[in-house]
Amino acid sequence: MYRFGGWFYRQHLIGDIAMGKTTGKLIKAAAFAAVLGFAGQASALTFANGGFEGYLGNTNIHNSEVPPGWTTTSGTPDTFDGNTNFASYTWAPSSTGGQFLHGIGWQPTWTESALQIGLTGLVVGQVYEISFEQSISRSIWSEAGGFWRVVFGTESHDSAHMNIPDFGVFQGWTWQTMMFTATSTVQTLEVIAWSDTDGLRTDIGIDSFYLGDPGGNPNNPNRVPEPASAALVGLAITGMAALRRRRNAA
Ligand SMILES: [Ca+2]
Repeated sequence: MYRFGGWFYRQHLIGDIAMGKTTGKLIKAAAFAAVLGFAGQASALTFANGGFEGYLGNTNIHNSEVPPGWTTTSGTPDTFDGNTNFASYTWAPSSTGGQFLHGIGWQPTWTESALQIGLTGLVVGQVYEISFEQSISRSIWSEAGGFWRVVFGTESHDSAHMNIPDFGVFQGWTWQTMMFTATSTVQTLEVIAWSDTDGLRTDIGIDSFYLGDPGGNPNNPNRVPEPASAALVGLAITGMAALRRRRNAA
């Protein structure tokens, strides 16, 4: 929500309060932070279709295509929905439902990924949350556990490892939350299916994908308030208490 400049200013402000300076600065700070917040909202991130919805071709088949907003340069990821039976394994819907992306991780010979190239509206130095739901299947061809490798700009994070389930046992969808710091105003996002064992195949799903302000994903049950916002609330309470003390003293 608040940009790097706001954070920097607040650190100085916290120092000022610690040194016992007056509440006038707090009022100026609140106005300054409000301006920063407003200015930050003016350049919106271009990320789209985190739900992997709307592919209008033959969904629910092997080797279909990525849904609108996404592209691929590696493999042929599929778009499934929650009731797809693929190679003797029936999926279930994620918490946000609809379609989802299915990828095969079988490095080094075969990996499947989906990308959003050249996302604009980023602020250098700002922290962004990436969160999503993941799941794993055991089709008749699956051989190993796996995870999603998420690359955003120059940073890469691996999701939690998923064990290969027993045949016919749906593993459920689990939430993953990661933080990335933008190093450029334009960055590419890529999600890559990755097997836990080179040469063995994994079949995994991803849905409910979010890229944006930390704590801003309404679907993520693990979301926590943005630390910067919490700090600002703390400052406001401190400021009001100081003001009250000053009034009482007068
Ligand atoms: Ca979906």
